[in-house]
Amino acid sequence: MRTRAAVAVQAGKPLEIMDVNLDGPRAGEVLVEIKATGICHTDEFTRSGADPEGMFPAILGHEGAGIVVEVGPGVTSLKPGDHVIPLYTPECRECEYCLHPKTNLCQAIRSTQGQGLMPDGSSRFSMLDGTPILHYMGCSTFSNHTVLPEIALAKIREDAPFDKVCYIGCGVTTGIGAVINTAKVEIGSRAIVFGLGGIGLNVIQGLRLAGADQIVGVDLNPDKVEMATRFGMTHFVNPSEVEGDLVPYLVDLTKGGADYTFDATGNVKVMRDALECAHKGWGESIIIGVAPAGAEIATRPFQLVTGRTWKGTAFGGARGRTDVPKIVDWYMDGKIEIDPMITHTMPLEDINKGFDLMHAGESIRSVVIY
Ligand code: NAD
Ligand code: AHE
Ligand code: ZN
Repeated sequence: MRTRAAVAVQAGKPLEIMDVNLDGPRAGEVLVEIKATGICHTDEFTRSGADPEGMFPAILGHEGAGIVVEVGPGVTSLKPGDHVIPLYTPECRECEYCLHPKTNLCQAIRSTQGQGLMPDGSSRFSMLDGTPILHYMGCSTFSNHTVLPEIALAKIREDAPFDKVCYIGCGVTTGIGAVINTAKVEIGSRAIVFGLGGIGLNVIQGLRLAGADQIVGVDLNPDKVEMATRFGMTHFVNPSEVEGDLVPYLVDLTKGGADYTFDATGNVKVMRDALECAHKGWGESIIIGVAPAGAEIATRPFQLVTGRTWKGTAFGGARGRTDVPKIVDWYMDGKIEIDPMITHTMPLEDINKGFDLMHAGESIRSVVIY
């Protein structure tokens, strides 16, 4: 079939909107009509050329929601008409990782996914002249139609609005999951969140759900304060307004250091600060942000010797087919909020405006509605 997509033709260039060819689903695969997709900073990370795994031409996008159109041979858990959220972290429920209680990092298709290919080693997308186009994070939600493995789709309830729950495909689950699944924050905790964007705000929302007492938000952009306060931030710190070093300032503000800190910026200097303002003896720092090719984190080992823990999280530690439908229920039941964070919507033809708004610090989430 032909479908409409935003193609990342070359690193650092705007996406090009064009008709593309899409082959039908093969064994174990599912054709999905994407109804809406968020634009996450990770899409920008890859578009810009900073992603060591980035390859071009590719169809980016990994925060979508849509409807099953057709299933390939052997697909048993989905049928045409089902509403689904694509999963860049699949859940095969069979691999060593899925069977281990301490990780959500299903590895069943990770190696081909990282090469922009379907599990059989080929791509379903091509340009009208036949040039192959790569998949991205196994999702490619910047295409009106896409093909995914069955294990990379969470089936969700049919009354959930696509233009809101698409955000559960990455940002909402990552932020809330980092708090609940990765950090396992206790009631009464003190926490610091670095970066009050589409992920950091969901960390704040998760901290409020978990019953944290003090939720400090740190961002260079003061325009993020209003939204962060609405979601539960109790104190705001703008590093550019702090006299002297940021770390001792935050340690003092949290009465000796935070029980939990979170990096949602992707800046390795911020990651170091986040570790070092975690409380001596027990503080945990969770890295969410993804850093450019070649970037490395550093600290004095003494920071760890004296009881701080450095951790990371992908997709908030969530097992997608199991957890995503539950998070959709939380949204539909009013336990979590999504709508105010979707600050802009646009048709696919205007997707590059969503990237411009992100750069300008004017949006939290832009959502493309097909
Ligand atoms: P975003 O652009 O919406 O937000 C980033 C925020 O960080 C902005 O508010 C910006 O002002 C702030 N910021 C930037 N530099 C800063 C600094 N030095 N100090 C303080 N604040 C600073 O991005 P997002 O969509 O929220 O994504 C955040 C990060 O999380 C990105 O690196 C993204 O790739 C990553 N991410 C990781 C996962 C995962 O599973 N680990 C999932 C989604 C996103
Ligand atoms: N390709 C990058 C790493 C990108 C990365 O860490 N991705 C996160 C999800 S970000 C979603 O917005 C992730 O899930 N990582 C685990 C994995 O297996 O990719 C690089 O540095 O090579
Ligand atoms: Zn993302």
